[in-house]
Amino acid sequence: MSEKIFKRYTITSALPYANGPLHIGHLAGCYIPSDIYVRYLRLQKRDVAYVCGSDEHGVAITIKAKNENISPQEVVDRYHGIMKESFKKFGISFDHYSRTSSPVHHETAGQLFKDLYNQGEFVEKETEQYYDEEAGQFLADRYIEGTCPNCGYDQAYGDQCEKCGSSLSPTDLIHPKSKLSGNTPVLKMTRHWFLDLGKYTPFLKQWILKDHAHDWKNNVLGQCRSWLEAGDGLQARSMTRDMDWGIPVPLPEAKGKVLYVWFDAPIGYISSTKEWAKEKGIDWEPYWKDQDTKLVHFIGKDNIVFHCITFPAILKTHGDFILPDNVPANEFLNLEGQKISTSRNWAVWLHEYLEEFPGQEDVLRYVLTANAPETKDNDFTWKDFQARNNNELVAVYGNFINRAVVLTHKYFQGKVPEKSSLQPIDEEVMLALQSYPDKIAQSLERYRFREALALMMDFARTGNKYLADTEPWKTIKTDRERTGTILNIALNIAANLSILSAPFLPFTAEKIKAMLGLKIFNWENAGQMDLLKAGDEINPGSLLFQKVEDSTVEKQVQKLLDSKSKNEEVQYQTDPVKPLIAFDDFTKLDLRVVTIIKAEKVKKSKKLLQLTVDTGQVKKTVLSGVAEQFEPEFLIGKQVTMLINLAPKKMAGIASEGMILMAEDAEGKFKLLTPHESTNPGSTIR
Ligand code: B3M
Ligand code: ZN
Repeated sequence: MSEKIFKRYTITSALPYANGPLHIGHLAGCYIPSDIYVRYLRLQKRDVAYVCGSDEHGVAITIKAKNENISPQEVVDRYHGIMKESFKKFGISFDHYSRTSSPVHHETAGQLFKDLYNQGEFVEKETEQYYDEEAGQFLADRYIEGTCPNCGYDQAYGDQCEKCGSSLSPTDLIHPKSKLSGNTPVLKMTRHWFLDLGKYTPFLKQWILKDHAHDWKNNVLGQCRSWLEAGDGLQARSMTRDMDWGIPVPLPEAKGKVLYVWFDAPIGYISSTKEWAKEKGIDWEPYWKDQDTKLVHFIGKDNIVFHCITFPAILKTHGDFILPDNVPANEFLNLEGQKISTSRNWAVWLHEYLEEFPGQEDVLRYVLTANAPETKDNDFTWKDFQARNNNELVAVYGNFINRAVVLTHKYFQGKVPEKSSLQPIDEEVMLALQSYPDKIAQSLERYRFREALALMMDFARTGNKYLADTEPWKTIKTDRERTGTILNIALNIAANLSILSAPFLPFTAEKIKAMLGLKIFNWENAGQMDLLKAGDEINPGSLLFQKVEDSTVEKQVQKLLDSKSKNEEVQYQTDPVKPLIAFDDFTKLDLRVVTIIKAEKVKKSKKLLQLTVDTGQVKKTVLSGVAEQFEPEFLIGKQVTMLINLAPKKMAGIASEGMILMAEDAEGKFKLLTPHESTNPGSTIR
């Protein structure tokens, strides 16, 4: 195989925020792929450190604490335990699962900050930051929401737009709003430590866009390219925050400030490795510093900028560390056609699945891999779950293993029979299967997990077909020796299947291993047709997979719909009434009826439409975030309500000269505000 074999492997998967339980989106995004990869590496007898942990800092945690009226510490203590447990039960085989509140991590992250500080990497700047006067607090990251200047998404965070993935500063947001009070924040001076990312651009361009142009995934390269090649280049990013939850900035002049969560969290991988190595009594440093270590970060697409740009810039400039060899980020998994949403309870929760489908962890692992959002967003549906379980796991994989084991017990008292003279069909099947371990390995080494899984299933299908074609249940009536040969081969295919499926279906592979009493279990021996020898005893079979009934699927779909309608009831609350304003304030607004005379899509934005409106006197250009809801043609000719004296604002490179007013319903759908009968454009609204 062409891939280089490294001396050791440091494999990380994103540290989940300890602010809620895990759902299938988490598993599909980075935990199942990384676990498959690691299990494969271990079967190859490679030296691996597979580390993760809970991300316990940042605004994701403090907002949750505020909403539930408990302390951030209580939030992270509760969810750290739940998450760790869910991972374990799904067989996510971390060597170490830490948490960023651990003393080792505080020490490690603080030290790294100090090192960079001493190297003069930070630019110390007093800048204006948004401040919520009512809450008496600066608004870092998710404390502030507004419209993304790049795509028009109206719930972009202060540090990132989850819709288009761009990394933002709070001051980039259009119509910023405090998450704490809902107020428009004010600007106030504060001192912070910035990393001048622009300085690292030449290096990052070379390293990502040239050196890794052929081995990184296209979705990852694409995002990196758009940042690195953006007109105004990478902006300096503050690595500190005005907050009281997090790792204190280790400088005497930085009282009351903490490290930015995205500065400390990736360092969590290092801290976790340190803890693991200490427990094992080995040195952690080679896992992060030796050039012969392969470092791979498994993440979801919303974390690409931090793992491909910021963290590598930090590692590189610090000087001691290796850089990731790859960052195989997945896209998003949707659920029954809709975005998974914790707040709307549109999710399949792992702790609930574990209760409702006991012993069927591998089924979910299988479905989430077969349907992984590897190259584009994908959809999980319960119907597909049922089909894959019933038609693939039960009908092919399970059926094959079951037949091989049951027939051996029935005809040969549970002893592997002799393999005698071979027929062409035997030679063919053995030849066909020989190449699979290598083919699967190649796919896995390239992070193509769906492809690898499909190959593994092909292998099972070939075994199943072999039994169907050779019909040992018929040959037994006339030719015991022939039947023995068939079952010897079938059992060896089964043994190989258990090795080849171990990365994907670890619980099932373990069951088969026990059933067959397999002693040899590694990739090197996979493909050999004498893993089981004549006379070896095998144990009775046990059920590997069971059929998923229609009623189960219906129940799950109903459960989703129920939680959705329950949510809508709760969420159907109108916005709170704003503070009183004077009549003079009102008269400052120049509200008019205008006629839309042109409407077109905005390149590079899914949300925005560019409208030309007739205001009676002049034509104006307005951008409106309704592209997902209205076809441009629908809007042409419509009369709508507009604020025409709003100061122009640039979005997606176009100046918007006002705002079309609309009503937003409980589902976030916009309704045009059209006069009850047509009127002359420019009519004043008072
Ligand atoms: N906690 C974001 C997330 O859960 C963040 C990942 C950190 S990885 C170092 O999506
Ligand atoms: Zn955006």
